Amino acid sequence: MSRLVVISNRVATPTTGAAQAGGLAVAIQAALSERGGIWMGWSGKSTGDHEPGKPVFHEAGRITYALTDLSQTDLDEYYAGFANSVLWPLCHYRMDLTDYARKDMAGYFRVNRFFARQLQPLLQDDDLIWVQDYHLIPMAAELRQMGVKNRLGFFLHIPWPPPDVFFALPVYDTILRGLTAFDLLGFQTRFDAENFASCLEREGIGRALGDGRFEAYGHSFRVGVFPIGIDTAQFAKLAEEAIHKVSFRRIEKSFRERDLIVGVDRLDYSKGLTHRIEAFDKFIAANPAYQGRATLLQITPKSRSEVQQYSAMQRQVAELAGQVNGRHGTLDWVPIRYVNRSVNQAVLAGIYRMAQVGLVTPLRDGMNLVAKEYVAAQAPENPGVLVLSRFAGSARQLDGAIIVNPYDVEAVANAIAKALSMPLEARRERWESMMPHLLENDISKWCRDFLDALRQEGVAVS
Ligand code: ADQ
Repeated sequence: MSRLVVISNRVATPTTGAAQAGGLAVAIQAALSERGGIWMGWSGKSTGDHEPGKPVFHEAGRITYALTDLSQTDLDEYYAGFANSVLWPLCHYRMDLTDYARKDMAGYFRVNRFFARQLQPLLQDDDLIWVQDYHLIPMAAELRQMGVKNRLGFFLHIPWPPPDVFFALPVYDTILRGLTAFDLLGFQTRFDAENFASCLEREGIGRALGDGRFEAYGHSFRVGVFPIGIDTAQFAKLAEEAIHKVSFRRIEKSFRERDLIVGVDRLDYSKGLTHRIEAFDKFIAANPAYQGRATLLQITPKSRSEVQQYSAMQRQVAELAGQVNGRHGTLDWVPIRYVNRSVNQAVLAGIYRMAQVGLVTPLRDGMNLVAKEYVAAQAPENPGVLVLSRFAGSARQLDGAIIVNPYDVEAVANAIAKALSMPLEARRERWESMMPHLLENDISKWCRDFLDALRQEGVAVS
């Protein structure tokens, strides 16, 4: 069996701790353990003004972790700059938030070349190489230039936009060329794959050869759809066990006799937090019966504070939540509990299970795993209701949710009311229509499907 080599911006090492490592980290570690292999990426550390040196290696069973530091300039240009101030907003259809600078673009390509140079000496002839996400698009082209002939796969965790949005990127051609240097490109949904194909076809860059194959820049490759899942069975178990824990009872007690609506998202403009708070505001105003009774628990750890748009948004969301609490709150009721921190997975699972409504309303999201976690955590005999944005990739699979347009805040307000008053039989019917799909299409299957497809690709000849 070929070894597996995974490259991602961040690496979940064994010291990350099982409780905090997400399903993706666990699935990748399982695939690496089975085949043996390497997981390479940024160490999370900055060398300041110094040039970064060789990677540091940690061995754990059959996995070698190769962690490399980056200089502060690298991080500013590659991570905060081109990846998170250009590619992230662009792929989430937010051309208005892109902040393009040639210096950052050059830093992005430089860091990718640096990663490729670190990786190349570690490779064996039949290794399968799997690159994760938008930070590392140029990796295949860099490795090919160094003479690497291995099979190279890429999975994009975020959406791919339609041509009119993507072509706003000044270096769109180089980015497309970079992607087409892989042998297999994986997207979350059919819509993302179609948008990508339209980008190739619109400018005559590439053409479809049928059966998911494309030809562009003299290279042929496959495009596939691999919707990411969660470790469904494990998450359901975690939720069931959580509610019996003493530490959890305290949280539960604080919500007793309240209707609980839960939102869990990184603090990111793609997650639709301000629209969601406005919808909750409207819901409370229009439904006096829920005044003093319904609480929105919004758990939102800060992220990417080094990027300007994120720090501005932190203020905006906190202010808005404060205004709603000021408007509707009473001496013994806070309508929105807004928590800016990460929560242990077991506690999170218990909170999902306790909440009558899971409110997942991104303006645009590759998949959104919170939606899947909420469904997996429900008690089969008394499940809650998921209210889900049609612009999350997961809406393609979770058809038992109440699907909403997050820009229509009144519709979201109505959906909250509908979810809270839904009879048990309807809730069960909805939940039962989703759970078997989640159990079957879990994170291990996602990993297996991608690697099977990559293995089936012939050894690249470019
Ligand atoms: P994210 O944008 O981070 O992921 P999401 O898919 O929802 O979005 O995953 C977030 C994960 O972080 C979930 O597992 C959730 O439980 C966890 N999390 C969020 N808030 C937390 C908190 N306060 N405490 C603890 N854990 C918390 C990107 C893409 C998505 C895509 C995933 C996977 O943007 O569209 O679904 O990758 O491909």
